[in-house]
Amino acid sequence: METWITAGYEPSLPVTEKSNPLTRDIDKADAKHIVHLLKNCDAEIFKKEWDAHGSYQTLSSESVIQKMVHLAKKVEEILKDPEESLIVMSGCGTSGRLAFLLATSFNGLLKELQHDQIYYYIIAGGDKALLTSQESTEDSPQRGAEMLRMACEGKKRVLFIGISCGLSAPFVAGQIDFCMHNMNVFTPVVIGFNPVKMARNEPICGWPLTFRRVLKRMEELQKSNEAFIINPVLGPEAISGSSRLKGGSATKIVLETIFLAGHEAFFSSKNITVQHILNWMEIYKDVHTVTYSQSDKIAFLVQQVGESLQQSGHVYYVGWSSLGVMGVIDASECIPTFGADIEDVRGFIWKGYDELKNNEGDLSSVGPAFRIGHVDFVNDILPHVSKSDIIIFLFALDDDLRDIETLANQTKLKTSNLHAVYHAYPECSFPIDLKKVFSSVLSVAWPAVPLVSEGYHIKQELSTKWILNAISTGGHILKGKIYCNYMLDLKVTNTKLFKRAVNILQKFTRCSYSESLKALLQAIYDVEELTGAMTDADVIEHTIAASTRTRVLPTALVILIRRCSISEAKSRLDAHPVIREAVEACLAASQD
Ligand code: S6P
Repeated sequence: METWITAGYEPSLPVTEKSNPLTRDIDKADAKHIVHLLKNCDAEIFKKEWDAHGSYQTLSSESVIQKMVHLAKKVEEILKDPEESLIVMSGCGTSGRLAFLLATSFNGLLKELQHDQIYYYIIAGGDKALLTSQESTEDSPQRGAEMLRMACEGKKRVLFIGISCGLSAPFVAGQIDFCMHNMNVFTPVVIGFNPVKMARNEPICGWPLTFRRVLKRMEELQKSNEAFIINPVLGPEAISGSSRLKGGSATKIVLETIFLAGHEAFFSSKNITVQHILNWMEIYKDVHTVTYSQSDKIAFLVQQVGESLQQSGHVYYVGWSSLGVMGVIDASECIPTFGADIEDVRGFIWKGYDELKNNEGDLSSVGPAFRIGHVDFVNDILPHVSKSDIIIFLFALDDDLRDIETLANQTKLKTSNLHAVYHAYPECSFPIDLKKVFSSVLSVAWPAVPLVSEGYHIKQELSTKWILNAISTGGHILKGKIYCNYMLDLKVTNTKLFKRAVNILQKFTRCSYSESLKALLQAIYDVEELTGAMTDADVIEHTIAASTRTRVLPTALVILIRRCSISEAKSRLDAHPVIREAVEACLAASQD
């Protein structure tokens, strides 16, 4: 039995916030070992059971699969009557980005089949959040409900899918609650990866309910198949709480399987059965095997990216088709996950917003980081590329190879630190001249060019997601951003992250809750003595104040470990720019 399942293991934390025993020492691993650990963590997505008592549901549990069958039938019904119906997916951060990816790619498939588009996405913070971190909007149930109401005006039937990996985002709770007040139109669905009893139960500012209470009401409706909670347990994330990893992948797997089964039933009159859904799970498991069969090459890229980041270089993903979108998504996640600067890791897609098909259209006027087309890469980035920057092309051999070759040659004139991650098919050859342009190539081989009916690039997208997640996570680990398997320098920009920060302080200092809270507030408000107004402010106010500060959590940690003033903590951190080294030095000194 896995250690994390035992009753005494981090008992106050839900599974999605626990630390994974597999990756306890990932901060000290080399690139090869990092990839090995990530591979093992990702394999947990497909675990058939966690213990002999079946204490936790998994992705292959009968109850989970049955609900997926039900939902696929709902999708089929909506396809039959698309005019006044809608499937809306919504979430915050990565969950919202996946809602976007799935809605746009499945609408694209329907367009190819000349069928009305039925998918819609909502992301907390609007489309800006597709590219940058807008973590604070996650805390507003009212905003979530309002955005949903506006999106569904005039619709007679809506399948609403709220995605919150931790079953924690107030934004999503507000939407589910809104659905449950309008059951004549809505069928509410929640996707997350904790048991309901671990769903977040803290009071939400200015709102009478908690996420768990919303789910409890949903459980009643679930008995009559009027609502659905899909919440298999995937085990803790490789980097504690980083639900972009397994949570994001499993969200993609669950929803694609449901949508594809619904499409097959409608377009090809196939029966939707439990076996059908289980077959898809096996296909995704193969994607894991095929992808990680290239572990050595992934590790090579992790090493290169780590070296670039250590030298304050940049990482640029330049992608084609939806693989470019995977690059944009992975890049955007580095900001909240590793406290990275918006310029550190950037993604570019072929035709920019024309290809992104996002709700709000072209956002390039918002700022330089919102210029995401290849043209922008050529104009803004290429002229300034330095030796420490690394560029990774992402494509499949059924993309436009001439265009890839032109841009590759243009890039090669500026830097040789140019690499390719591509998907190969027996029907397509990779021109030798093109291959030669790259310093390294990582090729993932598939048995055939994917068909529209099988979701076109969905397997390649997941494979690319795993590769990029490994590259960005591994690169930041090598840069010293992670301590054990925790991101210590996290930005405390919403209530979930605030709670995580207090928990990390308690874990590493063994100080009480109130001592940890006090140190965190000192770091947030940058004061030696807290005023009454500061201690009385609610958590949302703390997170607003924290959003303008840097190194909040590390500063609080040093205050507690060294029992020192905030000014001493800051100068100790200044002496060690690498956070992991700073914390290690303080911990070592405290044991003297
Ligand atoms: C996690 C990522 C965050 C989450 C967001 C939503 O790696 O940095 O942006 O996606 O906080 O979380 P959840 O639990 O509601 O899906």
